[in-house]
Amino acid sequence: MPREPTLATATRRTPSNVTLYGLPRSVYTRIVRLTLEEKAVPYQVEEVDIFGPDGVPAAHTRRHPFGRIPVLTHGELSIYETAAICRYVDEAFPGPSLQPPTPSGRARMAQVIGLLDSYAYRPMVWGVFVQRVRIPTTGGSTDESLVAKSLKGSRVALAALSALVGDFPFLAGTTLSLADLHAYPILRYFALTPEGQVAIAEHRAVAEWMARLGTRASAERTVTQYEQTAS
Ligand SMILES: N[C@@H](CCC(=O)N[C@@H](CS)C(=O)NCC(=O)O)C(=O)O
Repeated sequence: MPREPTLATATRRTPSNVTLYGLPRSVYTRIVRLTLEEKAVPYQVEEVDIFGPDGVPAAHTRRHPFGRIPVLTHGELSIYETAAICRYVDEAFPGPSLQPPTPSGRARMAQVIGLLDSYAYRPMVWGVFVQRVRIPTTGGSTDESLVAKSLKGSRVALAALSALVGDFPFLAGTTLSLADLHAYPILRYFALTPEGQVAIAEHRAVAEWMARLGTRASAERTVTQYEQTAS
């Protein structure tokens, strides 16, 4: 039997026609949740465990040909690929725009999102965080050579983000944008590791940006099990 969607926040009692298929602990699911929260869009999360012993559920493969999470549906519309989902949410719903008003600002935003997807997510999340935090909690042992290799890549990505943020409060300039929401869940997991903490502390602008993002209600409402354990 299909599972009933679970309401994402206890305060939201009215079923919404926006459903996010994913997992609360997933980085990319959280990116979309942050966007929905910032736009104050009512939504529900339907959990899809693509990492279970049976692999990706068949129903989910029909939603996402590559079997990844998340997928967002809005009425009859179904979208996969996080950057596309977030841009849709920003443009389809009222509320403050999460895209800079100028072409250069939007280019910067797209540059940061591309950088994160291509060069930060794998080393920071899978190479360092999963190896250092998640695997030990499930009884496995950390692959130290993968951590060391991934740390090098993570540091390059961190330095690039640091150069881009410069003296601005947000990654694409003076206001919050989709770039910040894309970056936060990735860097937050990286920061839960001793190596990540040290690396981030070396980039004052990034450390301050993280603290700024972490106090937003959207970050607090989407906090993951790993942050709760760490605090
Ligand atoms: N390009 C995809 C990436 C999504 C992605 O990699 N999601 C992770 C969970 S955070 C996943 O589904 N991983 C499963 C896998 O790597 O097989 C997007 O932007 O949505």
